[in-house]
Amino acid sequence: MYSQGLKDAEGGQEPAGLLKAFQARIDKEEKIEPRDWMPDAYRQTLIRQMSQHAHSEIVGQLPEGNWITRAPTLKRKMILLAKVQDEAGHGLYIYSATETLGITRAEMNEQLLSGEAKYSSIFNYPTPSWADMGAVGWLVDGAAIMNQVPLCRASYGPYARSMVRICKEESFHQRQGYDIMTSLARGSAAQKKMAQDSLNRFWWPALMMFGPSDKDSTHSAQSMKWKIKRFSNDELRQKFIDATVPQAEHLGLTIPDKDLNWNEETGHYDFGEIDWQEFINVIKGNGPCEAAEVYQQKKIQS
Ligand code: FAQ
Repeated sequence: MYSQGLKDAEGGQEPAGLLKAFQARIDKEEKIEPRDWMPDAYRQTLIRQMSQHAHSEIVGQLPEGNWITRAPTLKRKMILLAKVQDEAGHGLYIYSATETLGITRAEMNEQLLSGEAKYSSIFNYPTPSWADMGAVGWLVDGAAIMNQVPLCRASYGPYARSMVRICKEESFHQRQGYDIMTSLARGSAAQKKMAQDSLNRFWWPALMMFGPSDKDSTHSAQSMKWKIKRFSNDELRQKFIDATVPQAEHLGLTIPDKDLNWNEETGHYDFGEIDWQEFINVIKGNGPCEAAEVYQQKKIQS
């Protein structure tokens, strides 16, 4: 991958005057548009993040798509179908927005299939039960919204604008997931157990969606200076935990973290240590369920 230094596409220094004027526009909250001058590292950072985001939306269809034929009622099937179609739309908006930076859709696809581009770690976890459709909507879409609402204010215009509609749709997705969890949690003992089991499996991977801790995040400092990111990975993770714990309590489900405690002094929940080794293994392609391989196989077969 590229280094996020301020070198131009040929490895030379970017002109200092242009860099200064560019940062001044960012500081004034002006949107950067496709034909504007931008440092090559800004362009490459956006291509990396946006294409990985688009890939996540596309790969994210796979676990839910698998449940369409097995949804328990016609109503649930229609809702799930609509959600999976929305995710395809999100991928397409973001791919289009990324193309404005000078990369083609075919090149992005190639990077996904070769493994050069990542997609969200969360889609490497299996979804063996119907409750997982609830947990994915509630926790995965919930984490996605927490991360994406600030992206509506990202400095790159096409990315920010694509996020506005996407966030509205993600909000519907989160609610449908919570609705599935509510039905299961208020159902039979076996259904409640199914919901708890799914929460147990998805809680920690959902926390990992926000990326490595701030001290290990390679891109955050520069991306925040460029106002691509507005909050750090740890800040967003904490916001997600603070919002989600009361929702779990309302369902009567237990978050699988013995160190989870409300901290009066900080006004936030303290939580246990994330297994970063697991995160690293997953993003290196050694996750429990390598979703991209499935995607690749599908591409080969089609
Ligand atoms: N998984 O320096 P940072 C969804 C990588 S959408 C895999 O902190 P950054 C909708 C990162 O790329 C979910 N890799 O990086 C849906 C970098 O590697 P690189 C996707 C990860 O970019 C719901 C390295 O670690 N959302 O779910 C992950 O500043 C349900 C160092 O990390 C987005 O993509 C991870 N979790 O911050 C669909 C949102 N975290 O590229 C279907 C946009 C980090 O140098 C069903 N993206 N890495 O090789 C972002 O906000 C940022 O890219 C972060 C990471 C916050 C994910």
